[in-house]
Amino acid sequence: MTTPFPPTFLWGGATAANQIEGAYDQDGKGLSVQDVLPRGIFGPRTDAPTPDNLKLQAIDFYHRYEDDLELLAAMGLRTFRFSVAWSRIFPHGDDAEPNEAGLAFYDRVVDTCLRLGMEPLVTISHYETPLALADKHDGWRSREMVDLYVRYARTLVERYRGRVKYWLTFNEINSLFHAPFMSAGIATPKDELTEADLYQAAHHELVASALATQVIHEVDPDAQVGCMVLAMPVYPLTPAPDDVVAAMHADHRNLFYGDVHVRGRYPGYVLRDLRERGIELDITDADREALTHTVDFVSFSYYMSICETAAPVEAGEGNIMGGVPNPHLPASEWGWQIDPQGLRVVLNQFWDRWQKPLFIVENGLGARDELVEVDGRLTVVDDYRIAYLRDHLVQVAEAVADGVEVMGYTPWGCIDLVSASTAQMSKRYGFVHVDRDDDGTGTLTRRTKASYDWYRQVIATDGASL
Ligand code: BGP
Repeated sequence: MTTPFPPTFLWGGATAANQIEGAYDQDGKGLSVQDVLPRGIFGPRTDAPTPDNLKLQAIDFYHRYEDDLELLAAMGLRTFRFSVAWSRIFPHGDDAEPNEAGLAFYDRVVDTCLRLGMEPLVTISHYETPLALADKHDGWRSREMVDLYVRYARTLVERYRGRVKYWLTFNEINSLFHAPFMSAGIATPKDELTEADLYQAAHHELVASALATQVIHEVDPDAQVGCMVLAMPVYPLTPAPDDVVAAMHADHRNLFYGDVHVRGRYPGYVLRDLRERGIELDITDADREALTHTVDFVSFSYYMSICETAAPVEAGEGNIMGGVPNPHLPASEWGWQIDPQGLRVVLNQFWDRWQKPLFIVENGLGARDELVEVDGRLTVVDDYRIAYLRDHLVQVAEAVADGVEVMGYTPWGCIDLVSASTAQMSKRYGFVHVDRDDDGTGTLTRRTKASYDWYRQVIATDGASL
C-alpha cells in the first residue's frame, strides 16, 4: 500500500499537565491558575482550590504515568506531547532554586517515553502560570515575567538536554486576548483590561518565547523549538469584498503571532493597527534584537474554521475566538464546527506563508462516550471519533501531496482528560477511556476504545490504512 506520509512522520498524542497530572499540591508543587479555575476557561476563579475542581486530581497521571505511557506506546505512538507544570519546578515562579522533586518527576516521564520509543514533545507553558505570579505581577502584563520564564526554560533544557528534541514555548499563544487569566495569568478581570494591556502582555510573551528559543538553541544545538498557535482559517461569510476584507483582518489577528515567531519582527498590518488605535507599546531595542531568534517549526492546534462578515451579527456560539457560524458545516455538541478541509487549507496557508515545517499538535473530537460491553469487556465504540480523525487525516494527506512539509500529528487528549473549556470529564477526546465522572466519582480505570485499535492500525501502516 502506498502512503503520502513520510516514514519519519511523528504519529503521536497530546496532553497538558493540568489536565492529566492531578497531585496539585504534592512533592512541593505550588498552585497554578488552573487550581483556582473549577469552571474552566472563562471562570470565575476562586480564591483557593475548591473540592469541585476536577483538575486537582485530574486522571492521576502523576502516579500512573508509567502504565499510561505503556498503554499509549502499545498503540504505536512515536511521540508523546505533554507539558511541564511550571509551578512544579518553580512553585511561586520566582523561587531562588528549582524544586528537585518536580524536575525528578519529568526525568521519569521523559525516560519512560524514551524507553518506550516515544519522542517527548514538551510544552513549556500550557495554561499553567504559577498562581503566585498572577497575584504578584498580574501575569504577563508585567515585563518581569520575561526573565522568570526564560530562567524556567533554561532550567528545563539544561536538565533534559539530549533527551528532549522538541520544545514548544507557549500553548496557543494567540488565546491571550480571549482568556487572559487562564492563558497568561492576568488576574485583572477581562472587562477591566484595555487592548493596549493585552497587546503589551502578548509582546512580553513573544519576547520571552524568542529568548527561550535562543537559550534552547545555545544549550542543546540538536533541539528544535516551535511556536504553538491556535489555528483557525477564517472564511468570508459571502463573496462581498467587505466580507473578504473582514475575514482578512480576523485572520491577521491570529497570523500575527506566527509572523513574529517566524520572521523575527512585527508585521506591517499590526503596526498600522496599533498606530490607528493610538496604542503605543513599550518595545525596547533589546526586545527587537530578542525577536530575531526565530523558531525552527510552527506547531498548531486545529479544531475549527470560522466565518467573518462586515455586517453586524451575533458571535458564533461555542467558538471561543469569535466569528460567525458557517451554514455549510455541522458542529459538535459544544458548538465547535467540524471542517476537515479547513485543516488542508490552513496547512497550505502556513506553508506558503512561512516555509517552515508544520506540526499538528492538537486535533480531535470532544464527545460524550458510553461504556458498553463487547465480547465480555467494557469499551467505547467511538465510530464518530474514528470518522472525525480519519476525515482530518485524509486532508493532512492531501496537504502532504500538495507539497506541505508536515512533521507529525498528535491528536488531543489521547487519553481522556479534564476539558479546558468546561473543566469536566464528560467532553472526551481519548483513545483510552478513563473512568471518572463530572462529579469526581469513578475508579480511574483505563480501558481502550475502538479508536485505539483503529489508530494503532493507522500508525502501523504509516497512514496507508485510514
Ligand atoms: C485547546 C487547548 C487544550 C484542550 C483543547 C480542547 O484549546 O490547548 O488544552 O483542552 O483545546 O479543548 P476543550 O478541552 O475545551 O474541549
